[in-house]
Amino acid sequence: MQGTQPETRRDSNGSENLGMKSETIVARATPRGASALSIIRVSGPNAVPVVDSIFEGKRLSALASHTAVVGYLRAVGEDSEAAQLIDQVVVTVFLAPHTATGEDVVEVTCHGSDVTSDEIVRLLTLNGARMAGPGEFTLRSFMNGKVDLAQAEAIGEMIHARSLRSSRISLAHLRGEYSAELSLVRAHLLELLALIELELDFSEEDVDFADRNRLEALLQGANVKMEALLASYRLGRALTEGIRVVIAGRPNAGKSTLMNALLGYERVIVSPIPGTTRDEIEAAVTFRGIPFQFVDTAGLRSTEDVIEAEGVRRSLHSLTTADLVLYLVDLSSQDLEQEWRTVSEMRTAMPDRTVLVVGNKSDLVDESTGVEKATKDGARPEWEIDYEISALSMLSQESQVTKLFEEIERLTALNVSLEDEQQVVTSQRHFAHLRAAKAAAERAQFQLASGGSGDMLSADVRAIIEHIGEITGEVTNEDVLSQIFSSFCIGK
Ligand SMILES: Nc1nc2c(ncn2[C@@H]2O[C@H](COP(=O)(O)OP(=O)(O)OP(=O)(O)O)[C@@H](O)[C@H]2O)c(=O)[nH]1
Ligand SMILES: [Mg+2]
Repeated sequence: MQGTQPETRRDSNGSENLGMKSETIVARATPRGASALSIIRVSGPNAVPVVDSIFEGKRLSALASHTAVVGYLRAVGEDSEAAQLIDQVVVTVFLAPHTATGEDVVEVTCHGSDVTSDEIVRLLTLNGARMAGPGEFTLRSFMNGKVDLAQAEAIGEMIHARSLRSSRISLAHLRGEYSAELSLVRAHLLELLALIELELDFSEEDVDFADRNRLEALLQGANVKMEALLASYRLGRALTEGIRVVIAGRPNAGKSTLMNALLGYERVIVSPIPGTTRDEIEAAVTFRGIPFQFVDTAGLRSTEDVIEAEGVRRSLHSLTTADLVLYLVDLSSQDLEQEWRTVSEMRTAMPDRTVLVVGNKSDLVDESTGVEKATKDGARPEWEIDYEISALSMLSQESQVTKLFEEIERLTALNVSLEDEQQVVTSQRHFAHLRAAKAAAERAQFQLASGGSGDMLSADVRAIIEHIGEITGEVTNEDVLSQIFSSFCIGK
C-alpha cells in the first residue's frame, strides 16, 4: 500500500463528522447461518477492555499485539451472579497502529451459530461497544490512512465479485496499482501548479517559473494513461454488469438452437415449425469471468397471429437493449432475398448497435449455392455474412462455441490481456472523474500550445488535480464518502 497522509485527510473536509471519534464498534464479520466458525470484530480504543470484560482466560490487556488465545465467554453485564458461559472462543488481539483499521482490533472467533454470535455481539454492546454502521470498519481504515479511497472501494468490489477474473482485478485495485500511478501524476501536477500560480503573482515581470516542456510532457503522459483507463471501463463494466447479447433473425433461422448451444444445455424449445419461439427467453452464462446474458427472441416476420405478432414486437424492442445483436441468417433458406432484406432493414434501423450477421446451417450449404455468390458480390456489401456457423453441430462441438464467444469478446472490445487487467476501471465514479480529468488535461494542453493565459492554464491543471484526487480520496467530500461506505455491508 502506498503512503498516504492521514493528516491531509482529516483536515480536508472535517471528516470527523462521519461519527468516528473514538467510539468502539462491534459487528459480525461473517454472514448469518449455521457454519463451523463465525467471527465478530471489535475496533476502537476500548476494543481490548470491552472483550476482556466477558472473556475468561488470559488477561487480554497483557497480550502482545497479533496474539491469539483460547478461552470462554461469559454473559457478564446484566445479572453477573448468574452469568452463564456462552461459548468457547479464540480471541485475537491486534494493537494499533498496525491493524486493519489503524485502531486496536479484537477478533472473536466463536462457533458458527447465529444464536451465540448474536448473543456475543449483544454482550459486547452492553459492555461498552456500539453496533458498527455499514462499511464503518473500512471507513476507519481509510480515515487512518491504511487504504486510499480506490482501495477501500476495491474491498467492496472484491466481496461482490462474480468471477475469479473480477476478483483478480479488484485485488489489483486493492494493491493500489492504478491509484498509485494517478497519485504520482497528481503530485507532479501540484508542484507545477504552484509554479504557475507563482508566475501569476509576478505577472508584471513576465517570468516563467514552470517549465512548459515538463508540463506538456506530464499532461501528455497523464492523457495517455487516462485514455487507457477509460478504454478499460468497457471490460470493467462488462465484468460487473455483464454483456447482453440478443439473438435475432427470421423464423426458423436456428436462433433457439444457437441459444442452447451457447448455454450448453437445452433451455429453449427447438422445432422445424417457423414461429416456435414466441416469447423472449433470457439465460445467463459466464465465459472467462464475464457474465453474458443471452436473449432468444421470436423470429421476425409479419404475421396475422396475434400472439406471434406480440412476440415480434418484443423482439424488436429487445434489439434496442442489446450490447450486441447476433443476427442469424438461414443460409439454406429458399428465400435468401427476403433474408438479406431483413438484414439491411435492421442495420438501417439500428446503425449504432453492434450487429454480427451470422450465417447459420452452413452444414446444409455447399460451395456452389447462392450464398457464396451473395457474400462475394461486391455490389451488395451490406449482405455480407460476418461469421458462419452450424448451430446444430455447435451443440456437440465445444470448440465452436468457444470460437464464437471469442468473436463476441473481440467485437465488444473485451479481449484484454492478463497484464492489462491490472489496470481496469470498474467503478462508474472513477470513470466519470477520469473523463473529466482527461477533458481538463486536453484543455490545458491547448492553453499551452496556443500560449493562452496563465489563469486559464492554472484553472485546468487545478481541475485535473481535483478529479484525480476524488478517485484516490486525496480530495474528499463527506457526501461521497458516506455514499460509498454506506453501500458496504455491516461488519465490513
Ligand atoms: N441442418 C441444420 N439445421 C438446423 C441448424 N440450426 C437449426 N436447425 C434446425 O432448424 C429448425 C429451426 O430451429 P430453431 O432453433 O427452432 O429456429 P428458431 O430461429 O428459434 O425459430 P423460431 O423460434 O421459429 O423463430 C430446427 O429443426 C433445427 O433443428 C443448423 O445449423 N443446421
Ligand atoms: Mg426459436
